[in-house]
Amino acid sequence: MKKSLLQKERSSYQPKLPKGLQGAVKVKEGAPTQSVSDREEIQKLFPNTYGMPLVEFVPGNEANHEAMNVGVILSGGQAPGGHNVICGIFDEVKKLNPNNRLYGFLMGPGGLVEHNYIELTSEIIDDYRNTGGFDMIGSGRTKLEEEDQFEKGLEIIRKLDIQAIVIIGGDDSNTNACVLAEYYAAKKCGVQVIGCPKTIDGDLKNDQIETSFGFDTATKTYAELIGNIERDCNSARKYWHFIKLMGRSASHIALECALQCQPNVCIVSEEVQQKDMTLNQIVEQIAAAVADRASRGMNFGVVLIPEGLIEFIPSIGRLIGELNDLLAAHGADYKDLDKEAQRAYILAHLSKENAETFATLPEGVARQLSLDRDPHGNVQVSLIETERLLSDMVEAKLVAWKKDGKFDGKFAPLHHFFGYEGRCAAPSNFDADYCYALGVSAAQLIANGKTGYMAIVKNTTAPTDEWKAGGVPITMMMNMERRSGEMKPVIRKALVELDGAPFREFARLRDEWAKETCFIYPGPIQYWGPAAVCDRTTRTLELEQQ
Ligand code: FBP
Repeated sequence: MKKSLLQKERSSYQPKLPKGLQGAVKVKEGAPTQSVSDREEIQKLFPNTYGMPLVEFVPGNEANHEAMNVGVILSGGQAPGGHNVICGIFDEVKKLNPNNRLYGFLMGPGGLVEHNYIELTSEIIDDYRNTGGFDMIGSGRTKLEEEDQFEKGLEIIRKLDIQAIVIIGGDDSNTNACVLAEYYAAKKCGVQVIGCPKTIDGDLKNDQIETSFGFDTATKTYAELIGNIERDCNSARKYWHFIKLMGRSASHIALECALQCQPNVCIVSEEVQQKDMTLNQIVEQIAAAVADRASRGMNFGVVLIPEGLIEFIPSIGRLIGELNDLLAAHGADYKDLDKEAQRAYILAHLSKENAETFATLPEGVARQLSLDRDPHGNVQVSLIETERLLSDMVEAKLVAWKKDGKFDGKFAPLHHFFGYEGRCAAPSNFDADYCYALGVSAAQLIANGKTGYMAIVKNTTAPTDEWKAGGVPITMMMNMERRSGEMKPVIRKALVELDGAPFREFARLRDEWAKETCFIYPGPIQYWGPAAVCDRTTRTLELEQQ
């Protein structure tokens, strides 16, 4: 593989490990655990993997380990650091026993079912150390949930004599990892399944998981771009930039970027939902900021919009809920229709209130809401052009206000969507270290006979030496939720908490950001230099762990 100079230098970076993982490792077990809610139902569904204790790795004594083979899968959207998780698994399994082998299943969970794999050798691994992307083995969104998929997987697992599979994924993929672990445990197959918390969205976090990997690098990359736009904006002073940010339902990415860059406006979906705001109220909030700045000669600014916003506007959220069930229940009779007929079909089948909401949406947005869900039943929010929708509506509002004498300025909007730009960035020092430690933990969970666990690393705002690595039973993070028209056990998604420190900090400062120009230009991620710059975590993590 041809490498850039930066990549060459960066490949020799040795990720720092917590003390507990630096040498031989001993397991310290905690008390038995419970699921976050719906305990009886979850226990019934996971009789073999429910209630297991939390695990922490502490320094121990050298021991001999039988040879074993391990498989690894990257699942879902790319997130910086995925390769380092695999490097961490590889190095640790080889350290435990040089005869151990690591297989990578190709293009996501589908690789396990379709028996597409490669053996990961040190040559391959060394090419990908500290790099972004998931291209070492590719990723995919195939959902592992059917028995025949588990059985197909078992065939290749047996053929390659694999003892354990590591699934590196988000909340849905880790839920599937748990289902798979339970299935193999119930059948006494002797196959362990371990999960690993990945997603740039930052919504896979709870008391046990401080952050999902990739959030740090992705938000720093977006913050660099937003800072550059802010500086351009403050130089030319003639545009309003509407920037939509990835993150699916949760607004963690938008909030983190706001804390790093101090834009004039940042909408937080969770607040919109809590305050029961309408689309019109959101538009008025932005238009008011535009008008106020215009009255003081500032016809420019920056607005951040989380990509999941539309789902959180209560009336649209109710509509999406009904559409999800409708689209899950109706198959070919809907899919085979043309655009017009699909619209008519939806309008005819929705309840009166939701049909009215659907009819009022701009056609493009209504269409995007009625497209196929992803394999986990989620609306593909990254396809909805919320940034355009909002700026069009703000413009219309300003035209009306101009007539009433409430706005006397210029409004020239520009649109951006940052998502794919950050998902494969070269991991920051934080993500490089965190991911490597997660990989080493996953290997240790396997070596210690665990299944149905997710690898974790805590105390991540302290120096790396003091990080605490271990594992959490996946059932501990589960509750029952409605998915594609059915109640299912799933890992609870973490949305932005309005009483949490990051949002409170934002709420304390945002009025000033709207009025004045308080932009901050974070600049690019730094790999070499003062630790205060290179090893700094996200503002979200700093504020949450204070
Ligand atoms: P994961 O939840 O799988 O980590 O993916 C996150 C994400 O990047 C979201 O922010 C975004 O909405 C989605 O993936 C886009 O999906 P796709 O990669 O299929 O376009």
